[in-house]
Amino acid sequence: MHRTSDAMIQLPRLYPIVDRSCFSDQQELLAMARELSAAGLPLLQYRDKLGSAREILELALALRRQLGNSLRLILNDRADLARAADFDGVHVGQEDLSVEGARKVIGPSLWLGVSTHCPEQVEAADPTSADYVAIGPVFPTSSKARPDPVVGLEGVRKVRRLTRKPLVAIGGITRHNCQSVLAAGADAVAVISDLLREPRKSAEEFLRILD
Ligand code: 3NM
Repeated sequence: MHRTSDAMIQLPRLYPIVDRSCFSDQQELLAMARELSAAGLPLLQYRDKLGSAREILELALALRRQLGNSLRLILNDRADLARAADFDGVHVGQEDLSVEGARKVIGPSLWLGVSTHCPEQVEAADPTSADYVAIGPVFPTSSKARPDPVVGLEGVRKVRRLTRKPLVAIGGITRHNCQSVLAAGADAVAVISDLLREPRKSAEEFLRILD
């Protein structure tokens, strides 16, 4: 499930993230991933700010084993572990490897996303080999430690004009506000919290709303 170099990727409108810190053990996270897969979602990010490299790789391999190739798997932060776990891409933040550094590790065909939090960072990401740009937090969020200032819908509108790359909005996005985020110019919404309770049902509701 790789891209051909330089082709624009096609992002689904819902970009679910399973965050290790939301689960008491690995099995719970795997169960949530199974539920999301059962809802027919084609893309999933695994985010882990707690585990050691060894634990992250172990859980990434378990996700791949469990989900097979039915779904595109993206690993947060760690380009090296994304490769080791045979993931389909990596997502880097402003303090991880640079986009081009990560690209060197993953090669030309895996997906590569980058987090941004202001117009200057979007302008810097635009000419890179990133396949998509994430902007956030759009709304207040409690899922991220030390979040950047909220950019709001106006922030999404503003950065939409700065790049033609697919734009993923993140931070405080729910079934209630997701339509307004797409209307502001995002191509996709990334979600942690609003999928945690009844993941399959919540994902299906998102899909209906975003359709
Ligand atoms: N990154 P929720 S906000 C992981 O602003 C993450 O880049 C953000 O979780 C950014 O859907 C965020 O629960 C948390 O608000 C998103």
